[in-house]
Amino acid sequence: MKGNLLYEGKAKQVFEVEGSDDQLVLSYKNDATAFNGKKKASFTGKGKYNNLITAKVFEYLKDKGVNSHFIRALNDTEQLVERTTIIPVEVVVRNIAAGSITRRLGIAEKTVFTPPLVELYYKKDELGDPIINDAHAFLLTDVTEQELQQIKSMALAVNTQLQVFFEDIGLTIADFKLEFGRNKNGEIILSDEISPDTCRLWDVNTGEKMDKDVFREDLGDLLSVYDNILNRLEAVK
Ligand code: U5P
Repeated sequence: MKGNLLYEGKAKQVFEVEGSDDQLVLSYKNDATAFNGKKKASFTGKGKYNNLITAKVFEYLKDKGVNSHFIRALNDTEQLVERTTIIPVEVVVRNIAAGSITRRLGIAEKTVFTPPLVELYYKKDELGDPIINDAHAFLLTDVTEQELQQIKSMALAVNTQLQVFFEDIGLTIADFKLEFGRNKNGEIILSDEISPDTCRLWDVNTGEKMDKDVFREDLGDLLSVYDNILNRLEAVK
C-alpha cells in the first residue's frame, strides 16, 4: 500500500500510495523540534500520540461538518489522507495570548482575544516562518482573495469546534496552527495535523501546560503529557 517517500518534514514523512494518485500516507515521527529547528530531540512513542490524537480531532471535526484531508488511521503511527499540495501559509488562531505574540507585540500572557485573532505566517524554514499579511500571501502563493477568506473562516470554524472538543476533556485551547492544501480538483482542504505539537492546551483546573511547550520550556516529561491527553480523549470520545 505505502509507496515511495515523497517528502520528509520535521515531524512527518509523506508517502505515495501505490496505485492511487489521490491519497497519501502520513507517517508521524518521534522527533520534536522547536524554535525553527534550533532545539531538537526524539521521544520514543511521540509519533503514535500525535497520529492518534490528530485522528480523533479530524474525526470529531468531520462529525461536526468540518471536512479535512483525513481518511483513516492505518496503524499507531500512520494515517491515510487525501492528497493535497500544501499552501505555504501557516494559519494561527489565538484565543488567549501566549508564545510569539507576547514577545512580538508585548501583549501580556493570558490576555483573552475576543474575537479570536487569525494570523498568517509564510511557511519557509530558511526564513524562520515570518508573519505575513494578506497582500504578502497573494504575492507568495497562488491563493485568491476569495480562497483566503474561505481559509480564515474555516480556521475560525475549526476553532469553535476545537474549543468544545478540548473543553470536554478539561483543556483550554489557547492557540493553534492549521495548514491548508489544494486537492486535485483545486479545492482548498484542511490538511496537516492537529495535535499537542500544533496547539497550546492548558488544564482547565490547574493551568498546567499540556502541549509542546513542555518541550520548548523544559517543563517536564513530554510523553506523559501526550499520554494523558490521549487517555482523556479515549475516555470520552
Ligand atoms: N505552531 C506550530 N508550528 C509552527 C509555529 C507555531 O504548530 O511552526 C503553533 C504553536 O504550537 C502554537 C501556535 O500553538 O502555533 C502559535 O505559536 P507561536 O506563534 O506562539 O509560536
